[in-house]
Amino acid sequence: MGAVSMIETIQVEGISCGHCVETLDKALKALGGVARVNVDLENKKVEVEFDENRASLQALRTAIVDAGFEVAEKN
Ligand SMILES: [Cu+2]
Repeated sequence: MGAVSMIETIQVEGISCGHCVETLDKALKALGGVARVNVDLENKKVEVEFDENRASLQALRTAIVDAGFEVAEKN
């Protein structure tokens, strides 16, 4: 089966500067199957494009929390 590309936007609390953006970017890209990460510092939103066969929204959320951030409840 080929890659199934998914795009999810996750609301993340605790992003305050460029270092946070970098940390998040690295943490998410360290997961297998993550193709693209776009952190919106101003709106505290993280857009992630990933292969549904290799990663999951739950895995993304866990990686964000493990990196020291908080995922908003509504996600
Ligand atoms: Cu920061």
